[in-house]
Amino acid sequence: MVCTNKSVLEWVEEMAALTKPDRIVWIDGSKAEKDRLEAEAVSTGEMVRLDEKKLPGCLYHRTALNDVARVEHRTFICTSKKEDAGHTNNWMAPADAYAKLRPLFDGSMKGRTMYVIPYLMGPAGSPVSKVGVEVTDSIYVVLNMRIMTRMGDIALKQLGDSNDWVRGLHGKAQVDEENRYIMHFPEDNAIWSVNSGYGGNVLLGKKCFSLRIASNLAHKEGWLAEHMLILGIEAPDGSVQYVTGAFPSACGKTNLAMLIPPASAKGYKVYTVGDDIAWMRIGEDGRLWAINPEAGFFGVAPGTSMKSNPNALLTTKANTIFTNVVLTEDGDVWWEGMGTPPPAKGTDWKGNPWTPGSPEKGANPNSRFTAPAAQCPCISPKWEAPEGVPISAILFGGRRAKTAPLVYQSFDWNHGVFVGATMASETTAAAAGNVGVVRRDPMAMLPFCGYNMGDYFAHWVAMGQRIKNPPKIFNVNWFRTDENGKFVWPGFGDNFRVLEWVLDRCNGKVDAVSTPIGYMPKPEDIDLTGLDGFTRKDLEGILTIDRDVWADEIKGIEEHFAKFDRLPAEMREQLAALKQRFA
Ligand code: O2Y
Ligand code: MN
Repeated sequence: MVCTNKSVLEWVEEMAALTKPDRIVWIDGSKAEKDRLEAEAVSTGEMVRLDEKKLPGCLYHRTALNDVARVEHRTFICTSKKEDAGHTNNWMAPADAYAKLRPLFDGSMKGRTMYVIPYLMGPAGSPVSKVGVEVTDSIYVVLNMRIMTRMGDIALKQLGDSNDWVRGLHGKAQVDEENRYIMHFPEDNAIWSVNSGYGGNVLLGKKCFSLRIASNLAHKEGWLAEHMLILGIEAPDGSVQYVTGAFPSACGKTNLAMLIPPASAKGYKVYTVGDDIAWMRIGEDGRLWAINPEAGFFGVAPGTSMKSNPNALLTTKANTIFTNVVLTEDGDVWWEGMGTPPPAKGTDWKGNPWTPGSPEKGANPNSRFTAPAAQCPCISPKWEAPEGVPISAILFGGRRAKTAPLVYQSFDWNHGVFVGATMASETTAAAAGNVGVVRRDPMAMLPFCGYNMGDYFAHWVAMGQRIKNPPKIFNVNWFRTDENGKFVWPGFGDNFRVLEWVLDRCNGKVDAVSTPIGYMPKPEDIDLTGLDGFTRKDLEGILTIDRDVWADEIKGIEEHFAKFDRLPAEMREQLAALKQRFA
């Protein structure tokens, strides 16, 4: 399909005049095009074809050593007024940001091909889906975008003559980390990303569009763009209810999205709608409806095993791109925590010979698989429903050793917004810096909210006033520890036991205990059937609230709120009410 959209054609011409590629290739999304691009990437060594028997249709890639993760310190929100970006974002004036990046892009695609990728975030034909166009000089980006979005003609068709699309310019340039910038221009619906070739920095449909730009659009248009998984729970009678959940990194979000219920939950099934991002709008029935704007999973490889997340591992068995993991001599991949013996010999993520005796890890801790969502064994039959799925409950969660109990329910919507706004995780040994430091990450959106976070909380409060049948809001914490620092709750599939209580609350099937922090389960209302080695007493232990710990928590929340220039009155009121309930 030839692009006839005038605004797209003019913009591509402008980007080409700046970056000066030798060739421009319009991406149509066809299988023939995929085959051609893969063959080219393999012939130049940019990607390696994996063993067709073990991993049919799969490719392997290594990034530059200096380019293995998102770069938050180089990610900017470029609004005319600094206050509109807020204290949680890096800010640059749009004119200054364009002036800084134009020289970096100028001629950066000489001798290279510019690929023009029209793409769709959300199911084809859905009124809530949105279109982006990314130009890039990276085949790796094109092939990843092919998995993560609906790309090519399908997007041009949905766009028609409209000027309502997000402009994304990406160039690898010299992959120079000193000049790496990920700039967002919400006032222009534009993203410019330079000097990276990896993940969230360059797959512009993901965090840049679907969260940072989309959160701005959602604020203006009256919906929610959230860093949330979406899952469906089917009961033995065949009815399905849907839950979204926001968790900071390292809290097992993808594992929860693909959870397998314990054997005791006979007749129940969990379906995945999305593992990372939810766009939610108010439906005509007054409920909140969610779509997953993505078409694939960009999951962390290390730790993904048949034990931790069989559904994720099985999703990657074909048509997947593996980045920065160990490449074996027989065209297979391996990573730490895969649950299978390491290969006797391989090549590590840095491209060096690697054996199990090597002093360094074989896979980068942030190594990834890019896999089509449609291949997930537990993908929801509704995952591409144009209208989305109706949400019964929203979960917020973090890693807290002592503060938060296993689960509690907010008293009402505004209290739920407060629970999300004060969400935090304690740093683990894996994170840089000190262990046990509390990091506030409101609604897990700290790196992804594309505007002032005070306004974002106010937007949540305003949404609550418009939703006639709002989802109930809960906080969960799988990470309470005992006196020896060991996790008490078994987690993984057993988290289903908590989801069951959550849905029972939504369905008015079970009472709760009113506490200063919210409604908590009576221990007998969490089903522990078949849970070996975990007693009712253990459960009671992780359903306690320590007043001294919460006194510190309240101080922490006060410090957190003091940093906001536009904190809504409702959040101050919630804090005052929390203090009052503890008094
Ligand atoms: O490091 C990256 O570029 C990827 S970060 C990522 C990928 C998939 C889902 N979530 C995230 C995240 O940082 O939240
Ligand atoms: Mn994420």
